[in-house]
Amino acid sequence: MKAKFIIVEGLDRAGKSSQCELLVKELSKSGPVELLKFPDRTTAVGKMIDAYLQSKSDLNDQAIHLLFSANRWEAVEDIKSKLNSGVTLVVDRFSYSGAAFSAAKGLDLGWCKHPDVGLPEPDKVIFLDVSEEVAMQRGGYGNERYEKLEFQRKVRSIFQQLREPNWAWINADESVENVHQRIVQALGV
Ligand code: 2DT
Ligand code: MG
Repeated sequence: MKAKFIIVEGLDRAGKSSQCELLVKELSKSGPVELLKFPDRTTAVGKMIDAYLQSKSDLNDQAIHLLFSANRWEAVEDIKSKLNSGVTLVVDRFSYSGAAFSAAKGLDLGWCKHPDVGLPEPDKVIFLDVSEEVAMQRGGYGNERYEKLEFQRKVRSIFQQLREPNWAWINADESVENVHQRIVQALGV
């Protein structure tokens, strides 16, 4: 199987992390697979992002947007070399989160997309859509910046604008196992 670049996007509480793990397990039956997650909070840039998300620092909307993008660009060689050596990548958030979260603050969507132009294009985008009711049943949102109902609504509407016909838009209200099956079906694996 040719290495694939698979991006998993979604709202908070959609179950992205669990689904990414299950997907990696499933895909590893047919070849090498690795999980990547953005923001990668371990790098120097990632530490600035982490402090911002925890409200330990403040940055203007444009500056934090560019840091999120830089956090992807600093991984680009690693991403390309893995794909070139046949490793499929499952990526927990990428450029679409970058555009959606910043545009939800009121920044121009075209401006938000621009810094990511030239990053690897996904073979497949999976969007996990969770309703507000189920997000609340799952324990509600956390304490980080952006984890607020009103803001999540705005983010969802921007994701709908970004959505392309070839995206797998999956209802993530269902059980972990059902959602996993739908993802597997969407990928045709
Ligand atoms: P996690 O909860 O998945 O760690 O994400 N975000 C993420 C952005 O605003 N821009 C980006 O480019 C990315 C990748 C989404 C932490 C938060 O960071 C937001 C939620
Ligand atoms: Mg989060």
